[in-house]
Amino acid sequence: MSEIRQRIEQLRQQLQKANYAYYVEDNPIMEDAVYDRLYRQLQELETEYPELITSDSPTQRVGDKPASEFVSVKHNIPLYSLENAFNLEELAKWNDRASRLASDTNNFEYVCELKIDGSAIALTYERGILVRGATRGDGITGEDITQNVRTIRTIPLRLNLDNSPPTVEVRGEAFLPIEVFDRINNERKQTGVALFANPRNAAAGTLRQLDAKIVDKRQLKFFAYTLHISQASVSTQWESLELLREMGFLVNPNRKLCQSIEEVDRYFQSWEIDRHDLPYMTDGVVVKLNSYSLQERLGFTQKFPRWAIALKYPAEEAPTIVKDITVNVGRTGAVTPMAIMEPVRLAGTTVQRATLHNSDRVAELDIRVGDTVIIRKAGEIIPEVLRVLPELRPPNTQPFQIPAQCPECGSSLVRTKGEAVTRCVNSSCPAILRGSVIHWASRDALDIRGLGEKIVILLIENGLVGSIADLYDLTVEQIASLERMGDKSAKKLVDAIEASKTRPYHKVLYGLGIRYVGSVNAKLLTENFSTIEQLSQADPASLEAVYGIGTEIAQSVFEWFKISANLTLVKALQDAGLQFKAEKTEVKDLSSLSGKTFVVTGTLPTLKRNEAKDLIEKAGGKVASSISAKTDYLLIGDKPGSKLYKAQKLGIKQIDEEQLLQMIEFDRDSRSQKSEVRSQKSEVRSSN
Ligand code: 1X8
Repeated sequence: MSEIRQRIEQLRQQLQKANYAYYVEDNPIMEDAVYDRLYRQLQELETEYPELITSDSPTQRVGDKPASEFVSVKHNIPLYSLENAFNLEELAKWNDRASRLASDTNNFEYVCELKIDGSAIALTYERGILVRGATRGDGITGEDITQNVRTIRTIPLRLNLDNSPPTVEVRGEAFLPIEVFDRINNERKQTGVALFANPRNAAAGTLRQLDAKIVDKRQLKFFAYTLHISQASVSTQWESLELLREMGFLVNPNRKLCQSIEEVDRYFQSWEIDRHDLPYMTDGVVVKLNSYSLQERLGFTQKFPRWAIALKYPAEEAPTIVKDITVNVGRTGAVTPMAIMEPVRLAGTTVQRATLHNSDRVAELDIRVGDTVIIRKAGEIIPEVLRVLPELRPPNTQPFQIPAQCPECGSSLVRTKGEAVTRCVNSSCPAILRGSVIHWASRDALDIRGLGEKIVILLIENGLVGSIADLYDLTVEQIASLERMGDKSAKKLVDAIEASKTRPYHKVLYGLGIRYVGSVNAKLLTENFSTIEQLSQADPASLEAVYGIGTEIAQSVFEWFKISANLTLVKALQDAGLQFKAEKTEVKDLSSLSGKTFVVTGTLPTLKRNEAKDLIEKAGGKVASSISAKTDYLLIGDKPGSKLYKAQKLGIKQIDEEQLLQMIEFDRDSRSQKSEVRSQKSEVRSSN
C-alpha cells in the first residue's frame, strides 16, 4: 500500500509540475500524450483506491455535481476596494496625503501593477491545500465558489511551500483572456444567447455558474496580487509578489518597483497605449506603498486602504441618456440613425452623438428617447451605442423607427432586400449634394483647404452651389457675401478651388464619390483607363479585368456612367478645367514601397505572414512587429489584434491584403510595363 501511496504522490507531483509549466509559465515541459498517460494512470489508481484521493489531486479539479446554490461566506480579512484616481493630479494628491501621514519617512517605494479587468476572488489555503475560494461580494461576505475556482489551472491546488502555515490567504483577479472572451461571445451569438458586454462581466458571470464543468470550459485565468501569510519572511508588497510566484501562482510580469512618484507617472503613461497589446483587459494601474510597516501605519479609511490607489485610464465606455434619435443622410444617400445624448466624457473627449449604424441595429437595441445607454469608443471618431439599460427606462417611451421619408428632401427612403442600409435615392437631395461637395474637397480627393462643412452648407443654402461643378463658377464677391466671410478668406477659398484644377486624374475620379471607388481603386482605374472617356465606355468585364477590381466595383462604375446627370457633371468639370487624363509619371510615385514600414495584424485571406513580409520587402518596404509613430501602414486581416486599436489611436493608415497587392502591383507595373499588356487586354475585351 505504501508503494501505491508513493506512486500516486509521484504522479501528482509530475502532473502538477507539468501543469505549472504549461499554464503559469506558458512553457510546456511535457508532451500532451505523456501528460494524458500519467493522468490516466493516476485516475486508475484513484479509482482502485478511492480512500487515497485527496482534494489537491490534479484529477479533482472539475467536480461533476453541479451546485444548487452558492453559500455565503464571511471573509477572514475584509476585501477592501480601492480609491480611484482619474489623473496624475489626483495621484499626486493621494501621494501628498500619504507622505503627510507617514511624516517621518519620505523615501517611499511604490509597487505599480496593472489593474486587471476581471473579478476579485479570495483563496484560502490550509496547511498548503486549497480549501476555499470566494467572490468578493460586498468585501465582508462573499459567495463560496470553491468548485469553480478549482477549475482554474493557474490556481495551485497545493502551494509549493515547505511547512506551509495553518492558513494562507491569497487574493487576486480571475479574468478571461480577450481571445477566450471573443470566442465565447461568438458561440453565444450563434446560439442566440445574450452576449457578455465585456470580459469582466463574463468572468463574474462565469464564476457564478453552478456547473463547474461549464466553468472549466471557459478557461478563466488568475493573477495573484495579495498575500496574507503569518510568520513569513515578507515585509514588502514586492517580496510578497515574488513569494506568490514561488508558491505556484501566476503573477503579472508587468509590475514595477518605483522609487518616486514621477516614476509611477511614467509607468502609468507608458501602459496607456501598450496595454492594448496585452491578451487581457486592463483599465488602470494599482499603486501600493511597498513597505508593510508603512501600510500598517497608514491603515484604512471607512472604505479604502490609504496606502494604495487605483489610477484609472480614461473610460472607453460610459453611460449617458438619449435625448433624441435622428437620422443622418450621407453623400451616398445612406441613412444612419444617430443617438443624440447628454454630453459625456469618453476616452478623453466629450461626446454627444453616437451611431446606431442601421435599422437592424436599432431594432436589436430597441433604443428609445429617454433610455440610459452605454456608449463606447473603439478608435473610431464617432462612438457607438453598445447597449441599452432597460431597467432604467422611464415609462411611456416609444420605439424608434427609421422614417419612411428622407428628412432632408422628403422623398421616400429605400431599403434594398438583403441590405442593412436604408437610402435616399433622390440624386438632388441636399444632404447628398452636401456630402458630395465635402467629399470632393477632402484631403485625399481635391484637397480644397477652407471648404469645410459649414461653408458648404452656406453655399448650398444660399443657392450658390447646386452641383460640384458650380464651385468653379464662384466669385470672391459671392463668397464674401456669406455670413462671417471676409474678402480675404473669400479670396483664399477661390484660390484654393482654382488650385484643385491641377490635381491629378485619380484624385478627381476618387472625388466623384463613385461607390466602392476609394483612393486605391481610383488609382487602379486611372492607371488602366487613362482617360475618363475610356473609363466611361468600359463594360463590366473589362473593368473587372483590372487586377484588384472586383465584380462589385466594376458594376458600380459601369452603372455610374449610365446615369446622365453624372455624365453632365463630368462634362461640366472638364469644361471647368479639371484633369481627366492620367499623367505618365503618376504611377511610379504612388507605387514604390521603398521606405515604408508595415505592421501586420490578424489572419490574411490568402497570404501567410512571411509571404506578405517577403512581398513587402521585395517591393522595398519594411515589416515591423509593433505599431509605433514610424509605422506607415497597418495590414489588417481577419480577427485583428490590439494593434488595430493602437494604429487607430495614432492615426495610422490601414490597408487589407487586396490593397497591399494593388500597391505592389503598381510597383511591378511601373518597372515591367505589365500594365500596358493589361490595358491592351481590356481594350480588346471592351471592343468586343
Ligand atoms: C483590484 C485589483 C488589484 C490589482 C489588479 N487588478 C485589480 N482589479 C493589483 O493589485 N495588481 S488590487 C484590487 C483591489 O484591491 N480592489
